[in-house]
Amino acid sequence: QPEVVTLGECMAVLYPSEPIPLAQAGQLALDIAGAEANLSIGLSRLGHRVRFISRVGNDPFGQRIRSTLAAEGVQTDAIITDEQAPTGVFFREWLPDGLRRVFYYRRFSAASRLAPEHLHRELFEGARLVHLTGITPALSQSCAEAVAYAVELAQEAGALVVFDPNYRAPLWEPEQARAVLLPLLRRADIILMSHEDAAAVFGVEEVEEVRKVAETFRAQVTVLRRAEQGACAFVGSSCISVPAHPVAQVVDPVGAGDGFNAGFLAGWLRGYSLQEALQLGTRVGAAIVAELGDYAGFRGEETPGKSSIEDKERF
Ligand code: KDG
Repeated sequence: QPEVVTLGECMAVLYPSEPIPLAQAGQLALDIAGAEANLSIGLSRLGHRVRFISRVGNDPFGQRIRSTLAAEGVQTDAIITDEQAPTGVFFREWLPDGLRRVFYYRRFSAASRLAPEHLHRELFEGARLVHLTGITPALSQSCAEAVAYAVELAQEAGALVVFDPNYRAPLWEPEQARAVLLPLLRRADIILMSHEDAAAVFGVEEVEEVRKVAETFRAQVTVLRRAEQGACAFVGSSCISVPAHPVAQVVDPVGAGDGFNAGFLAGWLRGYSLQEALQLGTRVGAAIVAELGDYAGFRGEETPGKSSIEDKERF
């Protein structure tokens, strides 16, 4: 039985390995990416059991997603093959000035056809955490319904609902996102949010302002990821902060939030204090920004060996 269940879209991603515009790129690297899949890989590398629920096309990208996740030890038994729709694909552009752009080819993808009928009670049995993000409800009406149903199934299974609003500007406008995400945030037990999302969706920039927004939810903890400023967790009216883990050189920040979430949730599963869980989050996030790709930088064994990450004394 999994400790964590997550659902969402995993896609094939293509990107130039050098910071050159896509219009001029000659060669592209191929990998898989998607917030929930990144989280699954991070948690699995930390030694936790995770089930990833999704749909992929009957195509080489679907096979690649399945085999990559299976090789990572993620449970792939609830990844359905859709015979009618392709796996979503996107291109990532990384310009020399640090600007990053994404170009999605994911409309009508297999994962966008995920629906409540694909979710079953047994898939959630035994889970302690059910992780959902605000990307999925932006994909289609049936995906939005699947997310709402997953919240119900999580609650029935006695799992905590973890929600990351993960606002993606190419998918929807902030107004629409806020209207759809608010009811989900209100049902979450643990909220994990980036400072960019707090600004984009709620128009709040200062930590104190975010805390006030967090107070309006019923979550037992709201975590704010603040990139190079570290992270903090709001519990009631108190706030626990940790600094960022040092990074020699930021190569690619994409995926750092998902890595942070994996570290934080691993800490939660292990019964760490909030401060220790935040520290594990920043450590995994830092490993991810040091390399190209959404999850490559974190191998689960740095500093030195998985066991040390389990050793609270080292924090
Ligand atoms: O968090 C990283 C994700 O943004 C990336 O892997 C792609 O999930 C993705 C999305 O929908 O943009």
